[in-house]
Amino acid sequence: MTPRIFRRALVAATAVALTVTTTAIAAPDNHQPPAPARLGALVPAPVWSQARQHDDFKLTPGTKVVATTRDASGVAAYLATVLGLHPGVADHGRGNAITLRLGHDPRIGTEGYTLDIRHGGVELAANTSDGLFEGVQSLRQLVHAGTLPGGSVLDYPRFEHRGAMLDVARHFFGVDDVKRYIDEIAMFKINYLHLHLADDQGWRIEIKSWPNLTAYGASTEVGGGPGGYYTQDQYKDLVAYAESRHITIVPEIDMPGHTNAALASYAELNCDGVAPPLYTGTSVGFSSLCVAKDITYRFLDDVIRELASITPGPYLHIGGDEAHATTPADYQTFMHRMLPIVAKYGKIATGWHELAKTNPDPSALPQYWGTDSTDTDVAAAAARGNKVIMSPANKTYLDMKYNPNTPIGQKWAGLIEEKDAYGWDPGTFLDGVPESSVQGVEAPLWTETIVTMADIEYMAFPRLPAIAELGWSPWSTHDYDDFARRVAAQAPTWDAMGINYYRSPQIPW
Ligand code: TNX
Repeated sequence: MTPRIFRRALVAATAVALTVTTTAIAAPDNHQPPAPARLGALVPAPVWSQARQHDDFKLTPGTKVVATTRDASGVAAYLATVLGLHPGVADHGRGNAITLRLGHDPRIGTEGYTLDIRHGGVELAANTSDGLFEGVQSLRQLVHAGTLPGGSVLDYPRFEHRGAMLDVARHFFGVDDVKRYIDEIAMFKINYLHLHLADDQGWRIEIKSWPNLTAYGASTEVGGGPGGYYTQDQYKDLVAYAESRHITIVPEIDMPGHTNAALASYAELNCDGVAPPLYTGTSVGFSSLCVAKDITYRFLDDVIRELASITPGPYLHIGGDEAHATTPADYQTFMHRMLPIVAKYGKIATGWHELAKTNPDPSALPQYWGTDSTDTDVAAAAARGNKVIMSPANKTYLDMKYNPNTPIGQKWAGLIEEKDAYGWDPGTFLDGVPESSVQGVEAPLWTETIVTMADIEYMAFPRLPAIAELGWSPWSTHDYDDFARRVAAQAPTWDAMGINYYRSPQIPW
């Protein structure tokens, strides 16, 4: 399932690790400082770890990956692929083996894991295959020069929701690009990928009952390029691929604003019955669905029904941001008709934080994208029981420039260097939204100025790992210098994978 080029890159990453050993052994007099204790190089930082010297495990071509139960065999096969080893199922691994075990450890919840690396063998245990998968990401980061460093790790996430968002509407990105991004974010224990599937510049998901959305509404993008869309089969393939990386897709159809592509595709959705032209610029806040027309809700019922039927995850994102062309009263009317449609198709609504103004059911998840530490509507929603996703734009927006010379990106929310992305606490950022009201974090990547996969990688790395760490690691581990050292330790893997990361001067590469 992994695209061939990427599989080659993963094998290359392992090969590089092996080459590094040989060099280190062959040239003991080089003036490189000794490698740091590799057990301390994990990103995100684990809850607890303890190194044991002289207990390293050497990977050899004969090392087996053993799943002790069938439920663990999927993750075992994945680990075997990324490390180039042989998978198998057995009661227990003996000798030269990495053994994956499912159990009932009350300390680690549904996504945590324990890892025990000894000279005689490695054991990874979790309560669910999600936990095993996250443990495997740690194992991948720990392999260095064909060796796993002796020691133990106990680990589990601070927040349930650790997300990334990709805007495929402003510029379209095909299935292979999205799969590559899924593989990249999975390395940092991200468990949700939010896809921004519709905006003024393009509609990117096939809706069979409204075919002009894609036949016409997908035919361009920012700057006038060809655009594109996912057929429902392609979307299902993406969902399945994400699932194989233990990532849940959260699809977004932005409404009632950010809807020019839909309004251009169907004249009857406009209050005046006249379809506007397609739009390839980068302004926001000029379009609105017609709140007073019944057809608007027949349309959205169809869209939500079709999207829900191909989305196994619990959430549908209904946007709701920057509805400057919708009156406040219409916004209320609109959301009060929309939210029940989402519920009718068995999904939980998430939306940008403007949604909080509409007093949504406490199950709804507003996503905070402001830059201030105060938002009374979001605080009131939290007081009513809504959980909040934290995406403050001045910290988590991966489309913001790093510095004034960054060739792509925007700066309306400020410049975001690595220290800025890392330097905030999701549990205290927003007044009246205590840690217990925070469902997690998300790093959005808007793509007005982002055109290629290399652009995506340049903006996401190394900031996405910073947001991933804020979502996973206990606040007690928070320490920029330590984080920066651990990020630097990832660079050889990123080089081997061909990731086009930004060489931040704030990281000791
Ligand atoms: C604001 S953040 C937007 C997007 C833009 C982004 C660019 C939000 C919910 N809306 O429409 O793409 O700024 O940074």
